[in-house]
Amino acid sequence: MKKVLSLVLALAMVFALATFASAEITLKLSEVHKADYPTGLADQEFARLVEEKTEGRVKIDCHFSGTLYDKEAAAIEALQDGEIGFARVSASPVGTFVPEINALILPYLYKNGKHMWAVLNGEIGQTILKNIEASGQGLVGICYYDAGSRCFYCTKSFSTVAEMAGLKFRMQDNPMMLDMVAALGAQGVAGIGSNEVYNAIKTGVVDGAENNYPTYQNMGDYEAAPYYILDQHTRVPEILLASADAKAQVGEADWAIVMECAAATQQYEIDEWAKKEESSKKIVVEGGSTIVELTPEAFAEFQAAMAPLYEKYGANYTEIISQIKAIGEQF
Ligand code: BDP
Repeated sequence: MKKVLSLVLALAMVFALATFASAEITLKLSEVHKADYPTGLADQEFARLVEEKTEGRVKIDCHFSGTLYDKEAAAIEALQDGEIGFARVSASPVGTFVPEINALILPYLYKNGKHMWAVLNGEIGQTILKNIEASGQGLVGICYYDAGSRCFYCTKSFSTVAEMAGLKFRMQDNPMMLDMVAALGAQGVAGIGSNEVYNAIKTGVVDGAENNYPTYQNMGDYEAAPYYILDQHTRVPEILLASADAKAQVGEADWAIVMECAAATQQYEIDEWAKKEESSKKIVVEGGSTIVELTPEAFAEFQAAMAPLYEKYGANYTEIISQIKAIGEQF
């Protein structure tokens, strides 16, 4: 009798293990952009690949347009709490949770997009991506996506630092970004999701904001703030993040597949980004926006004004920053 019982028990365990191993997991992904934005397309490609390569064991359910969380900081907190599996966010709000990220998004750090990609996909960028998990914040860095360069836009035109005095700009949720606009003599306002910027400008809460052409166009902000000032102050990449809980749930073998799938979507996003940047620029110009070019002197003033940020936010990362600058010599 005892033998029969232990056989039944053993069989039950094997069955339970087999069921567990083949159990399907569905994880939510939060995205502030629409499904047809470059990152939205990459999210869907990521989800498609993961489902295919894990033979349906891991499914990703993408939620666009900020329907889950309209503020990226809230999406990051939801990852920490294990409420969602993934969030595609800008690197800016991640810097509040993992300060080392700020070393990658300081103003005027990169010469151009190629320089940024050499850093992000090189040793520095990849180490910092891994450090997101090592920081013990309950987050896992999966991959970077492109987001071009960011410029100010406003209801009024300006082409010098001095003319920014008294203006209010919606900034991303990261103290460094608020300090950046303060260093220019203007005021920054945080706590406004990118989907809420249009209304914030229309209702006079702010005079403008800052972003790349695609977000400026896609969110309709160009219709509220028609002056786009080409100061190109930052290159802030996008990051696909996961919750540490989700990683544990998926298990080692399938997690390796998840990482491979994400890596496979990076170039796809970069290509979609290049197309979108061109078309957005065309749409805003045709829609009546004025693109304000800076003189070399004015541009130098913008750069000089932001230098103190390197002392405040870069002091712990001077070695990394000088390596990044050295990589720039090739470009
Ligand atoms: C856009 C990013 C998006 C951010 C937004 C912002 O794609 O993830 O939410 O900027 O300014 O460029 O918050």
